[in-house]
Amino acid sequence: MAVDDAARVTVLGLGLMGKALAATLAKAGHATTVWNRTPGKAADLKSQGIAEAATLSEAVTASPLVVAVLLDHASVHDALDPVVGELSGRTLVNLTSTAPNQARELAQWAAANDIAYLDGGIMATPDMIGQAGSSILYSGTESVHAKYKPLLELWGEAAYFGDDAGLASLWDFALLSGMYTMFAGFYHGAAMVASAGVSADAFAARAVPWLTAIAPHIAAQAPAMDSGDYSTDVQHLNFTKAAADSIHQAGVDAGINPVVFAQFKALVDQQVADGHGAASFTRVFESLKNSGK
Ligand code: FVH
Repeated sequence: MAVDDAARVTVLGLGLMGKALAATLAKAGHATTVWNRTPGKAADLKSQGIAEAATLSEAVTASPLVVAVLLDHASVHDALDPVVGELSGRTLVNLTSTAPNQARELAQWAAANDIAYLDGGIMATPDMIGQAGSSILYSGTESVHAKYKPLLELWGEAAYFGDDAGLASLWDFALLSGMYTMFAGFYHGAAMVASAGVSADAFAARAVPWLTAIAPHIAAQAPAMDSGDYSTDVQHLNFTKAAADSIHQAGVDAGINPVVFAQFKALVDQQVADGHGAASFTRVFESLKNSGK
């Protein structure tokens, strides 16, 4: 019996993420074909009913929907340029992490070759795929998102950000920027207390509840950032500068590399030097927008 076209999916790339995405599709009953540049990575998937294509060309032509989960932008072109003829007339969902302009370039490449294109940014680790808390951000051709939404939701929330193919990546990288700089702050604090013999484990036991309790203040700051009204009765920049100077000095006195906190301190210093000492410390946002101009 022929398998319904909508049920056929090909996944290109069998890294940890590609395997997790393919396994989730197969578990939901999709006829799933996989391909990987280096053969031999599909052994555990075959027992789940997943077909391994012998060639990339065979993989692409097996399904109307092709999902790419490769390393980076260059690897997408490396893999797909040679089979662009076979991809023509099909749909490509690219979940490879790329910068926004790289996603836009791929969307233009796809359009020029009659390939319907949707770009995605995965906000999950492989073990989270299909679980609560997993989400994938999409942008590009809206009709592709609408058509395949039930399939995309097998992996997690399938949020759509607009027809500019670079938007999903922009949101993805903006969120990752927040994550990495939070981690950097944790490392800075851990280095401070490590100078007094405190383990990272012990610091984490205090840092996690503290950061969790303070996280809602992110949303509380957003209205000022959106309106540009930074007037405040509390936590003005003069106060924050005194605190930031002391925290920076404490790090220096502890003999640690002050580079992480020094960046925040520099933003505060600039705002005060520019005459905004009475404004909310949230005003450092203005030093980041438009290259701080
Ligand atoms: N893993 C994660 O937690 C993160 C979560 C957020 C999103 N990322 C992005 O997802 C893409 C794939 O990630 P991955 O974890 O599966 O990555 P790897 O395990 O390193 O597998 C990479 C696959 O890409 C293939 N590949 C690399 N270069 C080429 C190329 N030039 N041509 C064809 N394929 C290529 C590689 O094949 P091989 O080395 O086994 O032959 C793997 O299949 C990624 O963008 C993350 O940023 C995951």
